Amino acid sequence: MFCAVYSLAREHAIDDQRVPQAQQPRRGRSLSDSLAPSPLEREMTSFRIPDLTPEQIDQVVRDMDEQGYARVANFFDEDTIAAARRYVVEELDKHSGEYFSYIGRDAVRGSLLADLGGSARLCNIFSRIYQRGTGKAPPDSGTFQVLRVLSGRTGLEQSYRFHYDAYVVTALVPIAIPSDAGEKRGDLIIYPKLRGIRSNVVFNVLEKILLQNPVARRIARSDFMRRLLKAKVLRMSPGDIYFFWGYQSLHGNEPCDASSVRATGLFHFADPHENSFLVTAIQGLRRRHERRIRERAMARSAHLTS
Ligand SMILES: O=C(O)CCC(=O)C(=O)O
Ligand SMILES: [Fe+2]
Repeated sequence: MFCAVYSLAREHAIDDQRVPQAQQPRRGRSLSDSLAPSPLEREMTSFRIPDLTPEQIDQVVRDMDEQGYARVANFFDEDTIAAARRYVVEELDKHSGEYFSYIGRDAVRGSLLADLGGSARLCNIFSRIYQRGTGKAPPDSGTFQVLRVLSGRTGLEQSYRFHYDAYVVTALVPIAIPSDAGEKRGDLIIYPKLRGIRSNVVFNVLEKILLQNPVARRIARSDFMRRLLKAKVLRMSPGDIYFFWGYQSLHGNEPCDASSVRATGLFHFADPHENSFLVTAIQGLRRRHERRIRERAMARSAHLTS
């Protein structure tokens, strides 16, 4: 096993402070974002997560640098993961058992995942990782979150979509990972720290276009490239949390079976091109693209069942 495994003392305190979410696209904050949480929302903050000691933050950053990712074992308790899984199953039903992703905190509003994305403790962990890893002061823009659920034929199409994230630090929270013998799990392939943090946003976008297309993706998944670029294969276990340098590390998941469900929560921190018009426009396109995928999947599934 490459990664260090930490047994965390569970200093469980209800994590009921909230932080702003990173906006995507950033065209000003919506009214709902600027409102304080209602008493009801406070009550719904139902999970408990441990804080990480300075030594644990150091270890996480060391693992991210040296091994490509860091795993913090048993970060969530079973009840938390079970509640997140129930939410995924309900939502999957609305999407006829096909692939969907929810982008941003508003999309998961009212769920435990929204609480997690708004958790001050998680945001603080991100800030400390960022500061330790980059030597820079962390931004105060909060975390940006995505829920990604692979299932059905459309889920299969989402494999090997290698990309760089728009944010410096990424945390991956496995919610449901196929675990039956012989089942494909959809492990995450990471090519650690292939690039630096670009100071020029245009260069960043050009680089993404060059790498994030079907031909480059086919090359990136080859055994040759895996060996050449020292790929790390991340086999995820629900309850654990995984951190990696998402902006700098090319990554994408292996396939999982159409009959399985693979659900992950992605939490991102620190966008180096935060105020760029170009990036905002591209993020808007991504949202539209994801919406179209969802609509197509549902139309296809309605056609098959009629
Ligand atoms: O679901 C995964 O394992 C990774 C997805 C990812 O990298 C992303 O959405 O940015
Ligand atoms: Fe990613």
